[in-house]
Amino acid sequence: MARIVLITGASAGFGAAIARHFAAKGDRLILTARRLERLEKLRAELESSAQIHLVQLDVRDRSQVEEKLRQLPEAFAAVDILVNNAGLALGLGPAQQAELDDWDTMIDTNCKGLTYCTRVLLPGMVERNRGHVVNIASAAGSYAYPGANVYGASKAFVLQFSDNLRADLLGTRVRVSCIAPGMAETEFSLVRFKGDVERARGLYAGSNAMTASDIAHAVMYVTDQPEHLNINHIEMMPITQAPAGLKVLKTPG
Ligand code: NDP
Ligand code: 8X3
Repeated sequence: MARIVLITGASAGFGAAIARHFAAKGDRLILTARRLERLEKLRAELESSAQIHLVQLDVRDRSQVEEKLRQLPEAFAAVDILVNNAGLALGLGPAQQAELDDWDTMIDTNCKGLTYCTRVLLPGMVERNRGHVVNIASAAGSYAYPGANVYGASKAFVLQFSDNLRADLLGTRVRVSCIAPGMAETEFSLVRFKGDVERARGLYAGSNAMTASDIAHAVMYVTDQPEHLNINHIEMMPITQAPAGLKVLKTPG
């Protein structure tokens, strides 16, 4: 039976790839993001295989999230799978030089936006005793690296929130999975480096980074499990990336 899948941040990267994978299965998709023209292009690409509803949505705007996700057309209202994917990093400088506005944007999007979408859709899932929340965290939520400051912390929030959701949902058939990828080549670094194409390209060059499709495969894996089974976490990285130990600074002499 076709599932109803709502994906945040479907206009690029992982979100668009996840939409393609669900569409290939004939699932019914609600694609959301701020850039409507990108969503329209994606709908044109996928509408021969899936029914698609678009919602222009800024997940940071609580009243917009509440209003738009509570007013989904009937055929899309009973959301089975929420993929909380919308998110971003801004900047890679040390905390003492970071822009507070960038920190606000990351917290508002990666933490608060994700909780708004979850809170609106969760009661329906519990009432139907059926549903799956898939949160996209990051390896940066588990492993510190210079410049990850608030980005990493926001993704640690996503990891912990996912586990805490599971605790609250015990006794229901609503599932929660958290996928924590390492480096994948999307528009992520272009956004992080504020449009600096060369810097973004340079980061991925020679790294054999993961692709958006790799992450979409993981989303399909967790959502295709038999109903009695919950995949809690997946952490994934390209073979070229690893948590590489603690640094020690020694005084000379
Ligand atoms: P992209 O920049 O390619 O895509 C990000 C998506 O998020 C876009 O569709 C964008 O849509 C959406 N988005 C950003 N801000 C908002 C907002 N305020 N409201 C609604 N949508 C928003 O990056 P990725 O696909 O790589 O990233 C997707 C998720 O994966 C993010 O949460 C990211 O932190 C995480 N991640 C990425 C990794 C990577 O290496 N690429 C690794 C680990 C995790 P629009 O601008 O149209 O609103
Ligand atoms: C982004 C993954 O490893 O570039 O969330 O920090 S990493």
